Amino acid sequence: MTEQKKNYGAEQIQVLEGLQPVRVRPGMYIGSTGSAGLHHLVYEIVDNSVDEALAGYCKHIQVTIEEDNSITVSDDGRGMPVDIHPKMGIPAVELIHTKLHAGGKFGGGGYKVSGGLHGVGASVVNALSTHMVVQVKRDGKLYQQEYWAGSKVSKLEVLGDARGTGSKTQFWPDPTIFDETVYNYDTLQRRFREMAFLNKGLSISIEDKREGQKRKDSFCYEGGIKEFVSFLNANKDPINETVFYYEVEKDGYEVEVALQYTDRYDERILSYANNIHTTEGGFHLVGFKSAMTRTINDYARRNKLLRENEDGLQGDDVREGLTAIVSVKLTNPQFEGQTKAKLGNSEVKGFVETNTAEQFGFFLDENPKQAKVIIDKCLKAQRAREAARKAREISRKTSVLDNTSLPGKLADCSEKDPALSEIFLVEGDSAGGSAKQGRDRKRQAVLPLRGKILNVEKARLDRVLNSEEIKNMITAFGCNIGKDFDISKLRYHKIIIMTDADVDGAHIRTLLLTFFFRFMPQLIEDGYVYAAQPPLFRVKKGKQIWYTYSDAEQEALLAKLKEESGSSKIEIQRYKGLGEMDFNQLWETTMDYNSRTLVRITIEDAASADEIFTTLMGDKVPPRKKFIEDNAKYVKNLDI
Ligand code: 0RA
Repeated sequence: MTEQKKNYGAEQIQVLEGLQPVRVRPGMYIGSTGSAGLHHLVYEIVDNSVDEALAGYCKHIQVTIEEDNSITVSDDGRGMPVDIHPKMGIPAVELIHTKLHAGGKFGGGGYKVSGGLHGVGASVVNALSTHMVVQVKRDGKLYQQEYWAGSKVSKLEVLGDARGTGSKTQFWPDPTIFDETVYNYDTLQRRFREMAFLNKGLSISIEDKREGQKRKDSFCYEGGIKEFVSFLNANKDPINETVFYYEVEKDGYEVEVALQYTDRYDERILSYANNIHTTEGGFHLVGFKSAMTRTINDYARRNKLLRENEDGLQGDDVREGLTAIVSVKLTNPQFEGQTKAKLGNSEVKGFVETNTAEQFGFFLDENPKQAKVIIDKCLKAQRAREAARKAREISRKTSVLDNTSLPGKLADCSEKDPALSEIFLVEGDSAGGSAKQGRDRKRQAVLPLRGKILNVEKARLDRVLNSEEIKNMITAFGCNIGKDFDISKLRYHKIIIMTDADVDGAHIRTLLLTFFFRFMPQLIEDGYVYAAQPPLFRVKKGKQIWYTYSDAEQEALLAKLKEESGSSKIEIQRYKGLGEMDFNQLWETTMDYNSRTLVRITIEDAASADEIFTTLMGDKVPPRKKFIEDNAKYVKNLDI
């Protein structure tokens, strides 16, 4: 035991020397004495080897959880310096392990980057270990020094001759300091995989030698963070083909960025400074984000994907579905924030922003196909955001309205009990007129929708929300939309979409379902939404009349009628639309409780409508053509 340790007493805390403060307040140095702190010890030691790798001298790091739960870290670097420190008069390796903040000061000049969450180094790990053994191979010799609770128990000695160079540290965490002393292989494995991604070409192996849980893994990525992005996107669907990557090193600053977009709606941007995951972000992240927004807007405008008078894409729009890694390395990192996980060096913002804007700009210019896919995704995000904002606006406005101001076009029913009331949403004013005339006034309300208008709107939900028809529906239903939606206020327990049995009708139905799906999904989930089934044909033979609802049904009927004897001729009328029926026919075929067929819309129907809708966004012709083709099927499905 050293002098200082023997003399230590509670009243002398302010005069503690050496490593004693670390043992008194471990939390100040490693964050906690729980599991996180315990694992932190390993990271501190490995970080020193990674520093040696960053300096260009180390290729492989081996981490072992020994059978007795001690940890061994070895590397093939130059070996820790063993020469006598001119001022202190002890070997440098001893200084590194027995004096606070002595690490990292031995860099033989040049560009050096230092990792470690608190940059506390090997001495802190030593102080919090019952026992530590350090071996160094260099100059053809094997050196060793041992410590107990941070104090050396032996001088640095030469054990013998050695080939090659490297450093090896084994330590036993002090169970009187830590609440938790058992290492978790998965935790370490995740961290070292991340480390290997962040330092391309570096190989890190981890092995668990504990009885009953023997395992090992080895990580080495020549592609570095580019492979990290592919790894993160492994279970997602990327939309642009290749992962964008660049690196720039200048004036002691290094930045690396890798990114790829997926079809998802969330963003996943991981930022690092000197290999530390900056969970609170910082100036590198700010620089990256502003570069992305700027570059994408510039590209979109230059290539006429955004018109002059259109609003620019916002940050959230350009990051939807983005997976990215932003990694910076610098000599003097300032870590700030609650958990010291925020990069505070303001000069890094401009550095990252300038380089990212330039390099990502090149990428977009050189890969027009990928650029198009990315910008399309951003434009979709922008429209969805706009739509959501409009929805909130409408819902704010409509909540001010009460039921006394029902839309003028609504022919309401007299029944007040929602469970007994239904509303027909009818395509076109003329069919709307017939429906109003033919309906059961007590229980059936009719709201005509001017389908043409919806059609002309090219299916863009933001504009749909502007439409008078949609606002009318919201007021008629009475239950509001979005987060103000209240099913208990719904005025009709059957909402019946009545559109023509053609492509336009299917289009309008698609729009309505999409609207419900996005803004009132509970209407569908609770089974309140239906599709009416108007007939396709009217067949008259003598005084008898039949209605058929599909081509197959029509053929079967005709076959049967022709088989039957009888002289009267068969009259066939094909309905091109609801408007061709008079009010009696409409009642009889489509609205009468006893003879009609309603198809209840499921959430799956609505979800696929939403998907169809999404492909319709924008002014592209091919998806619209595809929509019309697909809808031939869609109409059939509904008619079954
Ligand atoms: C500074 C100088 C030299 C080696 C190291 C640091 C070093 C430290 C650690 C910690 C773990 N592994 C390490 N490997 C190397 C040597 C400088 C020289 O050879 O001139």
